[in-house]
Amino acid sequence: MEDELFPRERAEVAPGAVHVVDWLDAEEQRALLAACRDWARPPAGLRTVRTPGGGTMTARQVCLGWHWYPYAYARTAVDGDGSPVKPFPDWLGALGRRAVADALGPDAVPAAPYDIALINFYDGDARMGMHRDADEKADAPVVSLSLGDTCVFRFGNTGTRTKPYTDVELRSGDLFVFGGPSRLAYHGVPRVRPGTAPAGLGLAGRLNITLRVSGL
Ligand SMILES: O=C(O)CCC(=O)C(=O)O
Repeated sequence: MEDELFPRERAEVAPGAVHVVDWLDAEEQRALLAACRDWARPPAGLRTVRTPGGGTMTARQVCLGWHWYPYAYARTAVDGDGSPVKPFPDWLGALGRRAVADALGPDAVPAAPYDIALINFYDGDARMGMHRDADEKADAPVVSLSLGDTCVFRFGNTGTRTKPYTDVELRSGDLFVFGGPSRLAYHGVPRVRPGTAPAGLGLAGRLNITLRVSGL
């Protein structure tokens, strides 16, 4: 994707919400992908999330540290195989803090450690509806890393699921951080562009790794 007329640039999409392009290099992406493949294995591996209304999320998910299910956290995969959630590794927390420092500056790095990772896997048809990350008891910035296929990431406002919003293209290696006045903004993924992952990565589909501080 180096043939663009204009180079992609880092952008502040909303106050406290910053898109950093190409944050992970090819080697870092491969290493994170290998870790995601391990985490996706059972027990407490990749699962389909069912919503209370009887629907299913099209992106499949695995969690580290705390297991998210609609709409709370547990220490076991209560809506999966019931196994204890896999531990949240220190190196991933360090990556999260570095991401916040690079995107929002050193003063925005939270005092409390990152202790939740949600890893979402999207095939070509998967989507994620507009929602807020509101089940945590801490206001630390959310860190979002993308691997594989490009997606359209819709970043909205704190009041409604609808406009105004900004559509951002997230590519493999991109970082998106949202905190401060944007911490509770609605966001979602209306589209994945199949077949757009970097050739050397070895991933068909898209992975998103979202890091949060639980405050639990
Ligand atoms: O896949 C993405 O980029 C967004 C994921 C997300 O919004 C979430 O896990 O809450």
